[in-house]
Amino acid sequence: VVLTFPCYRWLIGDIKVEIREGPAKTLRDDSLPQLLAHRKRELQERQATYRSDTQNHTTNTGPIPRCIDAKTEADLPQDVRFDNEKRSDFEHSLQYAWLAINFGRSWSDLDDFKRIFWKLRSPTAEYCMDHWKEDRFFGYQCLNGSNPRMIQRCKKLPKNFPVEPNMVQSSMANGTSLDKELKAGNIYLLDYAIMDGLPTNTIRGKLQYIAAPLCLLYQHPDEGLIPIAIQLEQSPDRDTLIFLPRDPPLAWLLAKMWVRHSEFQVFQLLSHLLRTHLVIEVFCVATLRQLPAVHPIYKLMAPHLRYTLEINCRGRTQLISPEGIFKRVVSTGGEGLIILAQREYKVLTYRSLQPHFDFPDRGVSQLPNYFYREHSLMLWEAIHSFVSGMVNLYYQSDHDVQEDLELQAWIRDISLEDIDSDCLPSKLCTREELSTLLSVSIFISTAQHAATNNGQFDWCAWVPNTPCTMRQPPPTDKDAVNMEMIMATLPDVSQSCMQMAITWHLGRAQPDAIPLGQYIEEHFTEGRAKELIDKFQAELKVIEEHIVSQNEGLELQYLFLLPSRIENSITI
Ligand code: OYP
Repeated sequence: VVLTFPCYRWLIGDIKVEIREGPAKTLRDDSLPQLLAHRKRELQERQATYRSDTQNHTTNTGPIPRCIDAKTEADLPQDVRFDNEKRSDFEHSLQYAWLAINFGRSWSDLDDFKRIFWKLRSPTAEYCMDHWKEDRFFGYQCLNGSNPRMIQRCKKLPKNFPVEPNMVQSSMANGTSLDKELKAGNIYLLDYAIMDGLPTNTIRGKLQYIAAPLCLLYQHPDEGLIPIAIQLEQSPDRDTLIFLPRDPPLAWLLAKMWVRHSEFQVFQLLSHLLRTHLVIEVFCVATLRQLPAVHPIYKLMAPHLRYTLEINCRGRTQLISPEGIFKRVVSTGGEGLIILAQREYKVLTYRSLQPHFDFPDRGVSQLPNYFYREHSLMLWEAIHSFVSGMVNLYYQSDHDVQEDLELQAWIRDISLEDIDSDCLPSKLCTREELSTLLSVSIFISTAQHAATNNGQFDWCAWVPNTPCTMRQPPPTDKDAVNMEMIMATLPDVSQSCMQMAITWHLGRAQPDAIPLGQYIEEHFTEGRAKELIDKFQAELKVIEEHIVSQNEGLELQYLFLLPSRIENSITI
């Protein structure tokens, strides 16, 4: 067989050859019957190889995003497996982390956590260990921690959160009040209603506990964003406590820990797993099934989909499976995590995945020192302008988009997932629609994943700051809270060690990382496409320099969205 058309992926006997040189071509750029036949054959072969699992994504409680049909990563085709170096690093690093943790035995006050907090260090984790009790640090984490998408402006108190103005008066700046600040737009809310009534895990015969807190925050003119009231349940009655900063210190501390425990669940399962890993898997499967390797959108997307299928398969078998790590140490392990993910998937909107809508929709555009917001918007702009350039290069008009049958089959595969079917189109009509969708996918698989994944050791290594489970129910008497109760509530030694080991394993820099916008495999060979890549890289460099200089002299640096630290795809 002669490779006359080197841009195609050929089947020679059962040897597959993928040669990516040659110009990108949409279906209508190919007119020779032979070329069209090869395009078709490539897709038929891929559609036989990559299938969605149509059984598992829906249970009687609702759907989560459809995933690849593979029991374990071993069932995946070689083309999408980790290479040897990545596999061996992945399999050894957890073991390394585990050995580095110093198992303490005694467990009677918070300092005992330091005994296991030992070899695996990071400056932010240490900062966290020293400052985690401070209200300002609690507020900071709402903006620039692992889950920076939870906070929203509160214009009117929720009916189920009856905070009285006099309760919080002592937190207010001179001369103002809760009502004035609500009107002025300086009051914010964390609402974990989505956790309400979840089934809880039982670990080694012991029931774990979950709360669904509400937390009110105030943008104080001098102190910055601080929590001012916490309630640990959604349907209060006469006896329901509202915790305040002026309460006995340990009661207020424990109330904040309960919020942070909800934060662990929402962060890991919703912000991280669902809204990055699982959403991107849908794009992986659709791209592999519907676009031939010569297609410009395949060439554009492929580098942002590397290793995602394998890491997700590993996550499904080892992390969230019935005997997985969540079942062993996390309060939502077992049934709870599936129900939680299904609840979120039901309300997840396409709009909320787009930074330029997400911030105004949450009413957080004015919050100062919200580095995550500022960096996200810069990166979104750079990605969107790069993607639009590419789309306009290969589609001369909206009509070209409408007529690309391969692309239309691709979007049908994605929208089958009906992420908010009102907003996510099932047919692509314009170049702008296509550019936005591709930008969303690239933004999530790069920046958004980095923002949620890369800080997890920093924010979770100090277990009391973000506990993975709670072993006692929420307190019912503020004056009865003591250190013994706190220690009996927080994760035990083995749960804490597991939390540190896994968050280190996932959060550390990956040795084989390819940074955002670096295209190692040369998919595009045309000069104009390469120019667009160069321009994208130049814009990322400007963002890099801006972020570096902005961070100079900061007590706590925000570097998760530094372009050189963002991976080009979800590989961990
Ligand atoms: C896969 O060797 C992944 O046991 C992590 O999953 C860990 C393993 C396998 C186990 C490795 C082993 C990655 C994909 C994902 C994701 C998002 C959710 C991450 C949640 C991490 C929570 C860790 C805290 C546990 C206490």
